Amino acid sequence: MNPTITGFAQSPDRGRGLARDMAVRWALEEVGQPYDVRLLSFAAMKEPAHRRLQPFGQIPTFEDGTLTLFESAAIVLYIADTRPGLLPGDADARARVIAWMFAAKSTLEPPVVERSMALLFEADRPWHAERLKMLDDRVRTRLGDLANYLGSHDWLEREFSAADVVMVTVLRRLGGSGLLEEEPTISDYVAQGEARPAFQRAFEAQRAVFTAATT
Ligand code: GTB
Repeated sequence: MNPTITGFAQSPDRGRGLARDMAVRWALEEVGQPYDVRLLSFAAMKEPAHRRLQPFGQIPTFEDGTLTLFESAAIVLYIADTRPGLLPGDADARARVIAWMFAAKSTLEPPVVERSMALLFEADRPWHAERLKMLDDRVRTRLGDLANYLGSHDWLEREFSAADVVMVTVLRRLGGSGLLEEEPTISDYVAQGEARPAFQRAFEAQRAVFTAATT
């Protein structure tokens, strides 16, 4: 039986692949694992049946045999751990890939999400412009450090890995802000991830959900 993931029945990102099921879909495509998707309304996400899978009433979740998982990066790690292609065999290299997955979620994602939230919920406040400048600068600092680390390398740890799936999906949330383009190393890195056939398949699959819901 295929694993089943959950996603938005009507994603607020309008098919741009910014919701967190995107990393899970991409990882599944990278390892060639077919999957089923259960689409949820916002109301269904808050029902006890879904909260038993995701205590916070969010997507994505992942069901595979007897296992149920939540947290997109934990799901990506499980996929990488159980199917070849996204984690190196060498123990040290594997540990570094996992460290970069944590860095994506705990060092990069917080300022990126805070900035998105400010744009969504604070744009009408008198202090918005000043706060946005501060948040932009926080993001710039992280992107500059990441660009220095990447240097001329294509991927975070030599070969493409689960770390790149998580990092690129975090960075994509900055699309349209102009901040990625300020660091060409980072915009090239994101573009390179998006160009992968597995990314394209995952992107089209989530976009098809949005298209079906709106036509
Ligand atoms: N840490 C968890 C993980 O990584 O799995 C976070 C999961 C999460 O935030 N899920 C969101 C959710 O279910 C969807 S992805 N929200 C509903 C709720 O909390 O009630 C976040 C998201 C939503 C919309 C956009 N967008 O429109 O661009 C981007 C990202």
